[in-house]
Amino acid sequence: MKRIKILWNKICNHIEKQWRSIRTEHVIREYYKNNILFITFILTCVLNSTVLRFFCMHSIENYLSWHAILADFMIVIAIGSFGYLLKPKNRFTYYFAFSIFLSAICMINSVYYTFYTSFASISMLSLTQYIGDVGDAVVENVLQLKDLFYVIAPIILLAVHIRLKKKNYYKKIELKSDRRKKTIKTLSFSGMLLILFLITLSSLDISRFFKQWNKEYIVMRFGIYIYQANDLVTSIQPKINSMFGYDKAKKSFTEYFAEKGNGRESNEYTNIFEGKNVIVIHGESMMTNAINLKFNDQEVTPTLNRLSREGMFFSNFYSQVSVGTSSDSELTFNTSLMPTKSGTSFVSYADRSYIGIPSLLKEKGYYTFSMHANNADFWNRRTMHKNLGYDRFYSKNDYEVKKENTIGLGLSDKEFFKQSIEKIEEINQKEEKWYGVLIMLSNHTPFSEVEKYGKFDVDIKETITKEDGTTEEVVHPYMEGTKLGNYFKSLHYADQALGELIDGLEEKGLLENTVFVLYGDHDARLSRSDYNLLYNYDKENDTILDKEDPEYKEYDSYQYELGRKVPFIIWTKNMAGSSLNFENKNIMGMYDVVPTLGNMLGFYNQYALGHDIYKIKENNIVVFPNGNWVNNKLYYNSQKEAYLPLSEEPISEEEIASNTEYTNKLLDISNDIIVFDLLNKDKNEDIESGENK
Ligand code: GP9
Ligand code: MN
Repeated sequence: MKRIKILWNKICNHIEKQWRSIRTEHVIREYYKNNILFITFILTCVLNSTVLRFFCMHSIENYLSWHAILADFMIVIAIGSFGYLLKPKNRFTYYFAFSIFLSAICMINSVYYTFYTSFASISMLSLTQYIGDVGDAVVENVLQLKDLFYVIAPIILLAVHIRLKKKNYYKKIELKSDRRKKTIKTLSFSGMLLILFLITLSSLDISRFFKQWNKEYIVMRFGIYIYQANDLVTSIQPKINSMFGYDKAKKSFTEYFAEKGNGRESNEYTNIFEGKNVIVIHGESMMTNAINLKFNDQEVTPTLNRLSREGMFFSNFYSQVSVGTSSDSELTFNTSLMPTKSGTSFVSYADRSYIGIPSLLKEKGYYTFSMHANNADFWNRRTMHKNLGYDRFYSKNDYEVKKENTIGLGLSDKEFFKQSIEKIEEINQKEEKWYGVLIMLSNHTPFSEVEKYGKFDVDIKETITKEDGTTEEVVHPYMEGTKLGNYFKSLHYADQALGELIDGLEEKGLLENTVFVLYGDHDARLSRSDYNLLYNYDKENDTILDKEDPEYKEYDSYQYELGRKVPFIIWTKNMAGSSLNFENKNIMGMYDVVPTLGNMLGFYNQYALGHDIYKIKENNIVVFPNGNWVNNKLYYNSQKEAYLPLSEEPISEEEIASNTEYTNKLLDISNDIIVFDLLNKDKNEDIESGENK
């Protein structure tokens, strides 16, 4: 009896399944029959964007990224849903127009990618001066057969339309048509896809989406259509921001600089390096706290230690970056301006006028260049380096990048420096004097390719003598396996690369008449708990010391902020032991580089927001994009309206209020300069060219 019952249930289940599948099939068939044009539109548009990824990204998980495919479906279904508002016979025109438009997006990006290894940006349209340079080359060298693939979408749609028309299809479906209902249903389906898409986004996806500079990543995760829509908004936003408030901005700008009395004054460091060649190292994620740090008696950064020991070392130097990280650092180093309040100057405001160190040195007869073995469009450098005044930007395509020579984002620093030395040698032969910036890359978060950094242990090794006189080696893990520990390994590698660069330059005689400048671009963005372990390690128990322990050193949010210092070093071959060889402990920021280095090299930017540290000395203040500030006396947190005193000197409430006001004013002025393009001498007659007077 029981067996019969089981058999009966099985049969029932089977019949139910079959019936359901017949019904589903039927529903699908019905849906297909009534929506052929819409389905063709959706599938061809998604096919196009997938093919675009296939041509541009060479790994299957990138071009078949389900995230991007989902996003593409979501967008084209939303667009397609409005087609249902029209009568069936008119729908083709709507779908065809969008099909051409979306295919054009794919085609333009396909061409652009072949040429620039990046995706197109609408903001580039405003940079017409560069289009002339590349226009002919695009047609001659870049337009390839594969770029024509995308016309397949409108062609298929047209073919389907002709067939349907012949069969009198549109008239037939007109009878069953409830246009509004269909639109709402289809749009709701797209909305469901949107929810599914949103809940699967990671915080990295979201942050990269808003920063917009890592275009490849956005296309890989969001698809080309969302990328282009996002790009449109990011490109228009600066225009909208600058539409209102020009007069007010211009007035406060003029008043600010009139009051600042930014006259050129000389001091004992004026022109000390005039006419010398300059090499600037943009030290990716290099932090001051690693200088002179040792594990098992091995220095983490022997080269930085040497440079800081032999040169002029600014040990309380801060980077002033916002969301633009590396690019913000470059902006402030070069122009003495602060990052913008929204967007980034490199991406959102690349068409504004800037007074960069390279353009000032060009006026003094220098040949100026930058080198970075990453994609030239990262952080929009291709455009911005031109704008800052570099004669030549050597990027990834100028380097031989073999897979075995890569670390993290691209070519390893050791290989980058090796190949750069050859290029500098050639430049040195041709040019009378030159200024070059080398942007490092390997020491970049997440510091995970430990096997490529070479051996550097961040544990504690001890030799213990036992009671019986024998010895035993004990190893305490300490920083091993932590992100900060991996950072030290990565930094050790970068430091070795730096050492090899200096040796290589020396070998070629390129240090004879050269000033070597190094700055850390920003901190390594690591967690406070890792630093807590570094400074409070209880090796016996392999844990962090108890807060009650007399040895415990507080590492609170203030210590963390203060610990984000980056090195700034000016070094020449024979500086050791000279009057220029010392540590300057005054608080200093990236925006002080233009006035300080400018005074030494003999250039001047009257619109610099920072100060020559040898003029302002201990009275300097460093402001941060979030409104915090630090001077020799205290660190002020503007969000919490709280501070940490840094000296014994008493500080009055008025002093704090006036410094906070200064900070806000400076951030406003800086933002206005960029947003309203106040340094553009064509728009502002009173701005003098070069300002190198
Ligand atoms: C990219 C590199 C890193 O080319 O400079 O940029 P970051 O992530 O540090 O801003
Ligand atoms: Mn960086």
